Amino acid sequence: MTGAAFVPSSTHWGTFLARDTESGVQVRPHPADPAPSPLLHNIPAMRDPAVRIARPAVRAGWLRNGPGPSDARGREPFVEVEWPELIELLAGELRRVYAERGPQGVFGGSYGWASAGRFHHAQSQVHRFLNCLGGFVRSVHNYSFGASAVIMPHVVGPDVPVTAGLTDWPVIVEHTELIVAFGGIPRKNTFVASGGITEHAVPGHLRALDAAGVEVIAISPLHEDTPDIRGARWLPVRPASDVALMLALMHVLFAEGLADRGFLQRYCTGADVLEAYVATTPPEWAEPLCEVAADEIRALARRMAARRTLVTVTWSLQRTEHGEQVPWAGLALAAVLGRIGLPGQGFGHGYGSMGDVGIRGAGTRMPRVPQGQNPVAECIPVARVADMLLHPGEPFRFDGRTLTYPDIALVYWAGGNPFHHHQDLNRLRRALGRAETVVVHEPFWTPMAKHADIVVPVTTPLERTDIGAASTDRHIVPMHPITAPYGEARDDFEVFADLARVLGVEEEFTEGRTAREWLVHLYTGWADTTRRKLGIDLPDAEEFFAGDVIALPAQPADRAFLVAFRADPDGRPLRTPSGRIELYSERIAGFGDADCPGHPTWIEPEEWLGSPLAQRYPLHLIAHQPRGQLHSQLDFGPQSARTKVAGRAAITLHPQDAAVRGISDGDVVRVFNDRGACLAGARISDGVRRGVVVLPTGAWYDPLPDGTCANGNPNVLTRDRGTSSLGQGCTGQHALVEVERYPGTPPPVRAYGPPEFTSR
Ligand SMILES: Nc1nc2c(c(=O)[nH]1)N[C@H]1C(S)=C(S)[C@@H](COP(=O)(O)OP(=O)(O)OC[C@H]3O[C@@H](n4cnc5c(=O)[nH]c(N)nc54)[C@H](O)[C@@H]3O)O[C@H]1N2
Ligand SMILES: Nc1nc2c(c(=O)[nH]1)N[C@H]1C(S)=C(S)[C@@H](COP(=O)(O)OP(=O)(O)OC[C@H]3O[C@@H](n4cnc5c(=O)[nH]c(N)nc54)[C@H](O)[C@@H]3O)O[C@H]1N2
Ligand SMILES: [Mo]
Repeated sequence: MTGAAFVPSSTHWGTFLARDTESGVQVRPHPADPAPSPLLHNIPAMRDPAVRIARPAVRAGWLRNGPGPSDARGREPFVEVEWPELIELLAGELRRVYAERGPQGVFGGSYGWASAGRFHHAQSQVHRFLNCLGGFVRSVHNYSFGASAVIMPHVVGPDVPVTAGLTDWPVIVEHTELIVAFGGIPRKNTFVASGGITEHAVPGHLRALDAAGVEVIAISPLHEDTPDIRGARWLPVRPASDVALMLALMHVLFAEGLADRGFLQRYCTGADVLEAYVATTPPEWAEPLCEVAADEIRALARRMAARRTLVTVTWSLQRTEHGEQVPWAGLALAAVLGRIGLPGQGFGHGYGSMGDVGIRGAGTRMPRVPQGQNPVAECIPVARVADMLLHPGEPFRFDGRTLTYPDIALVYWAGGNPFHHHQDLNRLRRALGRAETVVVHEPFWTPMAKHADIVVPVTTPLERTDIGAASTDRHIVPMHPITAPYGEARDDFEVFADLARVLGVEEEFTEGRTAREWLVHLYTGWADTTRRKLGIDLPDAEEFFAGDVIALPAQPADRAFLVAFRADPDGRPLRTPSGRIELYSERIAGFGDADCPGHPTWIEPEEWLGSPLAQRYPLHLIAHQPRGQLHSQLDFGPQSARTKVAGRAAITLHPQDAAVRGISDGDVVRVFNDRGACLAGARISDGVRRGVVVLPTGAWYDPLPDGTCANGNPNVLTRDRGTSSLGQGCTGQHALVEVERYPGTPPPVRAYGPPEFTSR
């Protein structure tokens, strides 16, 4: 395809134009994008031969000894095989496991972000395929907002989504006077959205906030979470203390007669319980916890009562111990102010977490691959994957129920990187060792691919035709193939279709369609519905796949959170037990889980600067999203490289914390706690609070023989524990650590290369 013209394609961080040339893939922003993502610079690295998987491969020990638990995963060489042999081996193993163990023995949770395309969407494909074989143990919710996804339905009802249904940005710009932003509004995160994003609108909305003179109090341990606008002020807070601060603010509102009792009476239940509780949480109580002066807390509460105020909470805050309490307390704070349901006021969740929060799409359903029916009831909350593998048959609590971990023989992963997303990676390694077989579809030799038994090389979005679409993007993108498939890589779909043929379920899986026929089918179905629904003209499939991005009419951006409920609480009650906002939940209290009581509660974390462990590990690590990439994707790309220090992930330390440890800017340091260690490159900045260090996620796990990650992956340090018995969400955002200068010559980073190969 060399010499071709620029054609559109899409990733989760944006729509772009690209073409293949003698010197590699060239990428340009799409003209429809007013604020293209800097992450586009990473895209050409999708062809980097050093990290691509060229041929199918099987772990030597698995090939020799057959399936079975093994600690050799991730440590043993691979044998490259031909496609027919791979298909035969894999089909044989699937046949064995389904016959001996049934679908309950197969974990197909396979979490991850993979491609933005709607058809070559790895999760949809693997789920559809496994459903054709009889189903699989699935995972529920996500790493992004697992705690919120479970608690918020109890508090505001299941039909008030956590992430959609929130107030549109333009309404905030028009109506809000003060945004009290717990977690700030991190700009770096707003370039990303699931399914892609053609018009990056948040930078423009932030400029509009500036022009409108909106005041933003960015409450965060990190200065960079403060938006770069005139009215913004940084309120540095001790990590993990936000609930204490929220409770103290509520205390002041009640104590000073600023609480909106009329609102609490009419729209909420449990305000009396909450009021009695926050009577015990005055600013003087919160001051030593959050290290914000009591007077400042009082002043902030008064200001919030006097202004048209929006309380927002980033998703990061609930990715911590007792994460459920954060959105619940934030919502309660907005309720005490009486502002919920007024335009530009009330509560928001995830502004600055994702580029599509507070953004309307075209209001049409986007095309998707049907995943079929999964008859298997067994499931796990997604972040309990290592627990599941390590504790088969044992009970665990989840959302008021006691469930049992299934006994998994085969783990099938396509489109995610657990060695990016999971916590306590040394434990994850042990957990994967318990499986009999681990199958991974990947374009790249990621650490997850290196921990597999059967490695299936697949194409990237640059190598195939697809449909880019997201419900919050009013564009639909014909994703053109930019290059030929790399090496012997094949599409996930083709591999599943081959396996389905051998396993006798071809008709169920493919429905008799080739990939091209599926694309035409999905597009045509979508276009027919959309033409009818929106009364617009759309090209036929042939024209669409040969053409450019199509813009659909935008919906009016006039939505505000819970407006209908406020206007008519009796006629439009919430679908909670009381029909109101539950500031006290009898249902949650009735579950009897001590780690998630019946009202928003301060529960001191086990791991934070206030706990005894801080004597040994005195630095609070924040492991947030990387600004140079999406998760672990293209960690070897040029934009990612710009964020690295000394060739590894950069850890930011406060100057005083660095000085007492003799650490200078650019040094290689060792970051450690009782769970593990990693090496990172030191960056010194007073943009972090003292006692806090920041090491973003994303660096490919690169274990030295003792398990130390040479490349700076913070998940060797984080704890593999659920948020609480209720949500069981990911708690990867925080950990206590110590940092020391690395003595001597640091070991090289070997993450971005193939594993060792051997012959059989
Ligand atoms: N400590 C800590 N950990 C965290 C977080 C945190 O805040 N702190 N955040 C969490 C969050 S919110 C998330 S969403 C997760 C993200 O975790 P993941 O979604 O697992 O991370 P990605 O790196 O996006 O993984 C996607 C993988 O899919 C592969 N891929 C791309 N295209 C294709 C394809 O077409 N087919 C196949 N088969 N594979 C493909 C990519 O190469 C990549 O390895 O991380 C979580 N982990
Ligand atoms: N560039 C880029 N953007 C992304 C992603 C990416 O990988 N790269 N991933 C996307 C995904 S899947 C998701 S789910 C979202 C995640 O969105 P979030 O989870 O909201 O994002 P994070 O960057 O993890 O954290 C946001 C900020 O919260 C602050 N914070 C951490 N702990 C505390 C605390 O205890 N108190 C307070 N007040 N603040 C705290 C940190 O300083 C951090 O910068 O991001 C999305 N956007
Ligand atoms: Mo996420």
